[in-house]
Amino acid sequence: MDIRKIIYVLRAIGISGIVRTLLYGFARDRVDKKYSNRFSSIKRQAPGELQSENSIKGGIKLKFEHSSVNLIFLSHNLIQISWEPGKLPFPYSIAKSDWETQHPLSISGILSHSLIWGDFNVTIDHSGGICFQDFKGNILRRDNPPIREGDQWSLSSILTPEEHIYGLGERASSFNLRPGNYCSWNTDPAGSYTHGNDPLYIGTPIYLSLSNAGCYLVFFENSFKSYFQIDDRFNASFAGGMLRYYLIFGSVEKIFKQLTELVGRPCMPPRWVLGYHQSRWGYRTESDIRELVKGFEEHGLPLNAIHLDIDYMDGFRVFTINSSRFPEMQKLASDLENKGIKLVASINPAVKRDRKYEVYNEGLSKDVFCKLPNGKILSGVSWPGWSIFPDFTKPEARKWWKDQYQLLLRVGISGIWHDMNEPASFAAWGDKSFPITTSHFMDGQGGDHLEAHNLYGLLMNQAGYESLQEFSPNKRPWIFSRAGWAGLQRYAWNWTGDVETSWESLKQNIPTILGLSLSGHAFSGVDIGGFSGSPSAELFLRWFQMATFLPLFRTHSAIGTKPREPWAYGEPTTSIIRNFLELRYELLPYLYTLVWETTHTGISPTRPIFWENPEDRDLWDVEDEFLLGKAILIAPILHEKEHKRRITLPLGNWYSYWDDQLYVGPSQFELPVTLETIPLFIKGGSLLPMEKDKNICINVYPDIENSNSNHIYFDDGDGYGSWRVDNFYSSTKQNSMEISWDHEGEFPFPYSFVTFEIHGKQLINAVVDGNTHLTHGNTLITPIFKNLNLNFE
Ligand code: MIG
Repeated sequence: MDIRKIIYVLRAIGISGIVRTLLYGFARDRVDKKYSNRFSSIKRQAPGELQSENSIKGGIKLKFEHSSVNLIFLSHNLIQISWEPGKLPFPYSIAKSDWETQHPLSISGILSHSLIWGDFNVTIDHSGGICFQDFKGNILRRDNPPIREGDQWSLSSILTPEEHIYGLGERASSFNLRPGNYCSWNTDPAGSYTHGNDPLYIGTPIYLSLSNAGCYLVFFENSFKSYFQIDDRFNASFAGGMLRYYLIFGSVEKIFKQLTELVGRPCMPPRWVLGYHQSRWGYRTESDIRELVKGFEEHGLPLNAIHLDIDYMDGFRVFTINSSRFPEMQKLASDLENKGIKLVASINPAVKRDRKYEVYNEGLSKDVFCKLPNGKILSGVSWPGWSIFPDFTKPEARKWWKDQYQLLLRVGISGIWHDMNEPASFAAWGDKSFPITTSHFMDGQGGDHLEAHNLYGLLMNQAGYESLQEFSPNKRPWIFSRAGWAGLQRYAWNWTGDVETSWESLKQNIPTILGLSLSGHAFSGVDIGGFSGSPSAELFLRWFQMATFLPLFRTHSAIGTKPREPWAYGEPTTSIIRNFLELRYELLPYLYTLVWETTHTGISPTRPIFWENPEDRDLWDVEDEFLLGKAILIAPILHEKEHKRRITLPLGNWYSYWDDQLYVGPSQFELPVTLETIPLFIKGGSLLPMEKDKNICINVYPDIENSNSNHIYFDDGDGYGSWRVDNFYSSTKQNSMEISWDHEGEFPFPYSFVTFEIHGKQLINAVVDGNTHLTHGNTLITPIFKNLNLNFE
């Protein structure tokens, strides 16, 4: 531990807090020693010889000497594989289980058994090795016979030399995870982390593979502590449970639609969530908040949300409000609401041990807390001191926890921030979580912390989400969470936690966010400026410019850091930040549409640039650029005092956002860099909707000889009323473009006129529904139409 970390901890929890972390370390180790009886019979065992085969619904069951496997096709490109023995997972992360029965063709050979369905062929040999091929016979994946050792399963699959691996939840590593070693055990790195720290808060065991043969995705439905070793093989080992995994084949888009049909998709958030959020661990009182709002007003800067970190509570007691710091929370919330600013409140799972505290007493009487194997309640250490923790694997605990949010909703809190839900307990050494022998209810199945740990955050989010649905039924829930597992996106967004304030961490943000996206966690964001320290003006600015294009757009920092409001650094920083804030708000119609699309497809708005053309190997390692939907490619500046930047563009026509200069991909080139902007490219064929002063402008970026469709989604911004999707179908010929427009849904079109702005071509004239229309240079303003013809020079 370095000296800065020690000072940070001292400042944060004080001497008595440190003593508690020592005591907790001893207590945890004592408990685990006393109750642990794992590692008894250790014998490495392969499945042995195939003994029998039976067809089962959608697939086949093969019995080997020491184990058996069920292979079931759930759809034409989704296969579930379950090796037994081992405990069946409770389906916490599964959103869909009633799959239509598939009828694969099952063929017994002399040395192997094949299952053929959809476009895939699965061959299982007599010792349990499995090979997956496409219909052309290309090998997509090969699994060795899995090994059982005590309670643990391990599986190794052979990787081809060029194969790339992405995902595994939240990782502070290079975007391609190969080579590397990773652990799935949701962990609070406490204070800060940067490139190389592992594990982190969200260890979702989902990964995508790209190779010359195509791509596939794997989801291990096994929440036990696990290790992944990626070198010439992908080795996965799990501390318990059956070895159950799903494989999905197909194009990247199809893969993510299929994955999120299985583990679930996000729901539509309220629109304010896409605006700018200001946060700081250290805005402590009502007057701090009012001052902050005044600052935004005085500088003429937009703001949609202020976050209340743990200091709003009464002595860190969860579900309380400190009445001396916030004597009139309800009034504050409604004053802010009138200015379009929402309050978001932090919630931690730790419940202070305090006999005078209602939440504690009620929870005790309802028997909702985590216990040790001897039946005593587990105590850990967190912000409030000695604390006990709900067992979210118990339905009664989720129900009870769900009821608690009413206090916050009643005073006008609009969004919820879930922190410390790895779960974290302060400990002077060792694992900063619960003893692994902690017993959990696991919805009646019973289990220990090795199994429940990674699910803890997911289930806390489920309780929170259901609470907002039930007690705020006319609003759309919005929660964001630090920890989670497969399926988290059904309940909550996430952010990347306590990133260190450094250029290295700024750079790390992109692969981390993209890895989350490729694990199904569609909506994420970062602490702008980094959590732990005080960034230079330049670092803060570069961070801000990058984060403008992330779903969650929030500045946040640790206690004791220097002020980090958008104006804190003076000029020119403030003006440049203002430009990016304005750009973000102008892009809201586009962003809102993207988010709506994600609710239908599961595909994250933030995507790696290989998404454009997965066959182009030059794109596989690009981790300093990303896409925001189909239309925008962002190449942030990630190094100090950068004068030029290398750009990689995928196949297609790309227009520089700033000057409409056309670049044709695939290509690599250098661009000069200024402090004022970061390189942004708009894909040819895009109709990019932007809103300014309550007017909409559709920016037309012509493609070359191509047809495209673009959509814009509208609704009231919250609640469950009517909606509308405007569809624009365009086709471009050399010197002309035709756009037809129709719509679905009942929501009235929110503007009386639409401005069309043509980029990259010179407009000669425009014909709207058969009549020549007035144009001004490259601009035309029109009411709704059916057909538009644009003629270029
Ligand atoms: O142990 O609530 O990641 O955003 O400011 C630290 C205080 C607890 C960790 C979160 C951070 C938050 C901080 N929390």
